[in-house]
Amino acid sequence: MKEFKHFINGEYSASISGKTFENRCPVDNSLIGMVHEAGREEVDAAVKAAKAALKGPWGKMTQAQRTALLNKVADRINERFEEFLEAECRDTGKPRSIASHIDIPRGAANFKAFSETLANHPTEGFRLDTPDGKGALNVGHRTPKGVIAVISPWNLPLLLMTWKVGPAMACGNTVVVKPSEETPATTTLLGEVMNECGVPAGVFNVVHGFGPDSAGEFLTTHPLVDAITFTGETRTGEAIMKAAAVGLRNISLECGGKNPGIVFADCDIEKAVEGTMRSAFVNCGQVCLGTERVYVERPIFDQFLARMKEEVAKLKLGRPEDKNANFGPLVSLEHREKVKYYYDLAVVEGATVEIGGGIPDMGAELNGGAWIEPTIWTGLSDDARVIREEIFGPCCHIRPFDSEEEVIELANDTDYGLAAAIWTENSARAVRVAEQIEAGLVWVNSWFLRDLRTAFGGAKQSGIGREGGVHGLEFYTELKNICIKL
Ligand code: NAD
Ligand code: 6OD
Repeated sequence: MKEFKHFINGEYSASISGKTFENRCPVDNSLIGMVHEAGREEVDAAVKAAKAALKGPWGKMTQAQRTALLNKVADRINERFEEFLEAECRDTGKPRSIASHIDIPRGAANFKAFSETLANHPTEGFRLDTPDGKGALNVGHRTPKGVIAVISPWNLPLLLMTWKVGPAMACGNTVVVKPSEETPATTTLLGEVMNECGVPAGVFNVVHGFGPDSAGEFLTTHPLVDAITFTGETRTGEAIMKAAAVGLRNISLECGGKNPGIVFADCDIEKAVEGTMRSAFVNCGQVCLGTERVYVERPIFDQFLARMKEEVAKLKLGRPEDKNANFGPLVSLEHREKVKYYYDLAVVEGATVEIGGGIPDMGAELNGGAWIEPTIWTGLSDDARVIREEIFGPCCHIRPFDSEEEVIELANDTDYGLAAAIWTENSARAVRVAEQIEAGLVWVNSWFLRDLRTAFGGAKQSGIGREGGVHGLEFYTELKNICIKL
């Protein structure tokens, strides 16, 4: 049985209190191992180690030296690919075919992309005229923000953690990570990689535990933390924002979504079906950018719905290592309870269940796991809770629309504003609609196509701030102006 310890100041350590909690595999609910739960003392030790490391060899490195080290970390993740893959699939139950294409390669790439962007980003400079005619030079200078608390979720554990740790470290900060209690494995393993690559002790730290009254709260309220970057639910983001208010610490919040997919009659219908299938069902629907509301222009509504049902019927549920499987369980039995609640609510709210809606019979070996059927509904009213609240499961509601104006209004009729996907072969329409969608990310004829140089983040209740490319610089560095009188 595995044991997941904290990683503090370059060493693995157990909880001082001896407190641990179970880590179970959602495929069959088998016990993977025990996770040590951090109390205030361990969190304090991790934050103090991170603070001290800012003044050690890490703080004295040049940008080029840091970049070389981070490239080494990326390469080492790829060398230990199989171990990361195994750990991620055991924690989440997701198919190896998905994790080997998305989670692990992106987890590694996050350590390269940002340091490369940073190395090529200029700082501003202004020449100021002065009354003596000699002038002054103003030069922008960026310094690391300090100790960054990274609070990450369970749906893409390695990818979403390194998406923050990569740029934070590239900018010269040190980090204390609190991974989701559901998925401690790959973050813990990354500690070994940091040591193997020679990252100085204290630069990368990990504490395990839960949110309120546990490691998450102790970390976000710690006075020596300089900024907090978070991915997770909007309600948790609110709690973290309150914690960050004390001491005026900066925050970056990447939160939930209730993303629309808009399918115009002039789309390439096969492309739209393929893309919407991915956006609603990949990773068992547990992607923040996923589509839970699909709007289809009336002339192709019946055809689109029929094609979607055909494709859903072909999804193959199975163990991560099953080469034919492309659909795993939800992350936990607790999350399945939440998703199933919405499946039942949809019926109460008057939905027609087009396909799915229940818990599949997976056979004796797997029935203890967090399996759920991929589901499509029609017929719900626009104010139904199933239409308005994020479910974070493999499900979508499909509704017809009649005009561009109507669908823009429907798409924007939500508290969230993370992402949208538009399907049309008319590029003028695509741009016109994309410009009017209230969201941080809009894809046209694609979904989750990522260029790491671009801005990533949400509008409305989907978050605060942008990360990615040079945008993370604003969050991960302090911009100082140096004025030199000539
Ligand atoms: P969550 O908010 O429950 O947990 C996220 C992390 O926050 C976990 O590590 C958890 O332990 C910690 N946490 C919980 N309460 C805390 C508190 N009071 N103080 C400090 N830390 C606390 O989210 P989740 O269930 O892990 O992930 C699913 C959610 O994340 C969905 O809403 C999804 O949309 C969102 N998400 C958003 C993005 C994005 O980029 N916008 C990406 C992935 C997931
Ligand atoms: O691709 C990314 O960089 C990213 N942050 C993806 C988020 C996915 C949410 O589940």
